[in-house]
Amino acid sequence: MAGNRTLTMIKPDAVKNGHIGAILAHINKGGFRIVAMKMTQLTVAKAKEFYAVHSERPFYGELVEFMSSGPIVAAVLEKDNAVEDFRKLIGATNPAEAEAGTIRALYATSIGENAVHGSDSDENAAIEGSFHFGGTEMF
Ligand code: 3AN
Repeated sequence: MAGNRTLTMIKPDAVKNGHIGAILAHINKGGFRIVAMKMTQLTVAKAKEFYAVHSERPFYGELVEFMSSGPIVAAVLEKDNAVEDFRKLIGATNPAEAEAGTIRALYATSIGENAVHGSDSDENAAIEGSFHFGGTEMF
């Protein structure tokens, strides 16, 4: 059965460009309930840990540097079929290929600076939710 929670981060590019409010409105209009949320900044060590699965990829260093470069907004979102539906809402990794009207098509700058993160599986959604939030911070 598909899970009902996913983890998002509004990335440093979108925060810097003033898109927090528009992205949260888009998320709510998409039928997601915000279960947990905080504005924070990842240290280099925490960004490395979050993206450890990509450590062998050529863009890992760039990704870690970017994700720790400024504040982000992390949130746990709830909806039936949350992981898959949220990935539809955000669009393809490369904003040039993202479907019109998706969050990345509207707000992302490039494939590296692509405005938002969305978990890619129910298992990772649970791991990533616990990475950012304790049990008493989820509602
Ligand atoms: P998604 O975020 O759509 O699941 P992944 O898991 O392939 O995409 O990549 C994780 C993150 O790594 C992306 N959100 C993006 O910030 C970065 N990334 C992916 N591909 C590239 C690339 N070719 N060059 C630079 N950064 C990339």
